[in-house]
Amino acid sequence: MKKATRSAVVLLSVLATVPATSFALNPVVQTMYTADPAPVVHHGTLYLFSSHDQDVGKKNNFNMKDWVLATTTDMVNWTQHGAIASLRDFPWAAKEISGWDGFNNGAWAPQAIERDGKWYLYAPVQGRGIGVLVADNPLGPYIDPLKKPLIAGQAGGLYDSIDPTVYIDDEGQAYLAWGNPRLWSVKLNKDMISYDTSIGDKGIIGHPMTVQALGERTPPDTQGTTLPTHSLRGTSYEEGPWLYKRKNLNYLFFAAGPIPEHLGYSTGPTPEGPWTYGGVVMTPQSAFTNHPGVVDFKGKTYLFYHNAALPGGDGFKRSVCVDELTFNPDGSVQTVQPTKEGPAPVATLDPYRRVEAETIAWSSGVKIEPSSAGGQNVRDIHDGAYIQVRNVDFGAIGARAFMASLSSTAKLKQATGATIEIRLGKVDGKLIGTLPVSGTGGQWNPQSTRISGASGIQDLFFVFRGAAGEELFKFDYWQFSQAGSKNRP
Ligand code: FUB
Repeated sequence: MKKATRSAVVLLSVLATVPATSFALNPVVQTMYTADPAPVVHHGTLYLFSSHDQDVGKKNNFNMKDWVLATTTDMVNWTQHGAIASLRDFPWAAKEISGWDGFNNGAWAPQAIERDGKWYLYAPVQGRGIGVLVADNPLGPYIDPLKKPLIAGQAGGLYDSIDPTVYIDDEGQAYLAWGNPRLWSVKLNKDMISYDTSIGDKGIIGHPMTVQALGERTPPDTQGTTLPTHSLRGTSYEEGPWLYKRKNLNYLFFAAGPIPEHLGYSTGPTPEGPWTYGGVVMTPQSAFTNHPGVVDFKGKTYLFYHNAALPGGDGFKRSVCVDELTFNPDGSVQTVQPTKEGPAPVATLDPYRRVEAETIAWSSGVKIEPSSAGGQNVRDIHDGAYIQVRNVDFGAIGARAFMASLSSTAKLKQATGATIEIRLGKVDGKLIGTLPVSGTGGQWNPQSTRISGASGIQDLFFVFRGAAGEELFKFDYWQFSQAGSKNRP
């Protein structure tokens, strides 16, 4: 959809802050704005790749420089890994085109997949094409093996080469589909960085974009686009395709128009169709775009999508959410009602192992940053900020001590006056311990306190206290020790 059109329809839907005592889990990440979810499951972990709306930038415009990753094993606590790739990983992204300025903007909707031990991240660089990055690890580092777009920019227009979805079928054939307003697809070669079909010859996903295939657009498109090869959109298909398979039936989920977008789906006998339109998966939400990502994990199917639900959110400051997706016996998809609660936990969290501080079910007032100790740490910790971790299994005997790796922001080496209150159930729930925070002279130091009254499965809250208005300290990881255990955390 055109930038100007998007700007005109921005929905400034700043929603109320979620009450501290609720069990809200949507949006999934609260430390930054995220969009265009791309979940993938590998070895018992759900990897959620997404695009990243910057906090600041051109007003009423997308401001997107990098792609970010969060992971979960329980569907309620998400470990944030920050930016795992950026426009700078594509040398050819330096080129400015139609106002999309070099390395500063254009990191739109990605999708990643693992094959034979390598990770492939397909990412559009708005206006300049779709690139592919390769890594040995989902967290990167990613490199661009081609040093040029995999799918050329402007294949048919400014928005044609966006929103790649990648899928490998049961026979090992990989497919890449993408596009707005047209839906394109190629068969990828086994190397995953080349394809065996010509986009020009094959064209629109091999089959015509009919209303029967992709749904009726209501009201019909009367504006189209001014770009030369574009015509009016004849169906509800807009962008954001997502390929998925369940019980021998292939699904194409997609963002559907007109704006504000809803989510729709079609089904077909192959990942290239021919498609038969199935219906609406989600009605329009609080952002003028939406973007589906569907994945099976631990016996359930989940729909990831985005809205504008974080404080300060709007159509260009979006947030990824997740809810369960349910199928009818005939394979049709039930319409998803977005929830604030999100899905139920599918596993517990072990507090007696090292847990990264950026493993979060819900947080208020904190951000993350790359840590000098490796990985990420929590920053921007001010008086009253908190982190919630859900479904923590303290066991029958319970915990006796708590350790946190902290770094004071000041050069102080003595007591800072700051504390971490450790509470259960809610932000002002039962106090099981208080950790007085000492100055660390800017180093990372483990600091401990005694705990009493923590047993069973609990929601855990770290509530930060200290001088008003000051950044108190940084938080890298934490661990409890069990009552009766000789191991000190
Ligand atoms: O995030 C930028 C663009 O907005 C995506 O590429 C589209 O799918 C829409 O979400």
